[in-house]
Amino acid sequence: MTSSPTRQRLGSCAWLMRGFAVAQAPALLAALQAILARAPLRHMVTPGGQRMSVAMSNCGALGWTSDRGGYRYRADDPLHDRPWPAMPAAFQQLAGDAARAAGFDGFEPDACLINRYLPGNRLSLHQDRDERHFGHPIVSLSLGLPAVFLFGGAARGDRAARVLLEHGDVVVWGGADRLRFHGVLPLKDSQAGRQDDLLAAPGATGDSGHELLRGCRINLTFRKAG
Ligand code: MD3
Ligand code: FE
Repeated sequence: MTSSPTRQRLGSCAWLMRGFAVAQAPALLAALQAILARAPLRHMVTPGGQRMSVAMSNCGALGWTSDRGGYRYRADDPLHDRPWPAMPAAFQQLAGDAARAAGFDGFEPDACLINRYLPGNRLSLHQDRDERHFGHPIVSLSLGLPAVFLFGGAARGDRAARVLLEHGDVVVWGGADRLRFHGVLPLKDSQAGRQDDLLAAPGATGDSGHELLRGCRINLTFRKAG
């Protein structure tokens, strides 16, 4: 893929590429559906005992998990103690292409966290620091309903910028931006203020098309965790 004309700089080492994966989305969603049949979405529990509102699963050699014992990457899905589904070639290709377009050559993720947001679901401000090394970038793909992403600073209290992430958008974060605090505001209801939905056919799934995305947002986050 050639350099995106809509590449937008979010930080010194963070790039938003609007619509970067729109064309590949149907193939990515077909692969995602097969993954979720084997490793279903589930609500993990934080070390403090809170049920996370965002439902999660993983593919790849390592999967991010949270439970009473803490946050960590595991080779096996704790639901059945079998390896997570393999990362599809189309996922690896997309992550590598996006990283390269943002200036990070040779990105080979071994972990893909799948986050599913329903209306009202949010991800509070945090840093991603469960990976072994912070020298690798992180690539994130947004699918389905739009969400407002919060892009904070190096300290939790730093003012956070708001960025709308829509279907097919890809963001790449590395270098100096790798440990910035970030989060996602509560997802808006897809029906809210949308007069045109009154005319939609029964079974309509919105402009992103796939039934997996009906009424939700799915974010795929690619990392080199091990
Ligand atoms: C900025 N997920 O899973 S992805 C997460 O939309 C997570 O589901 C959000 O934060 C989501 O940990 C945002 C974008 C993202 C991922 C890692 C980052 C942004 C980041 C690391 C540093 C700075
Ligand atoms: Fe994060």
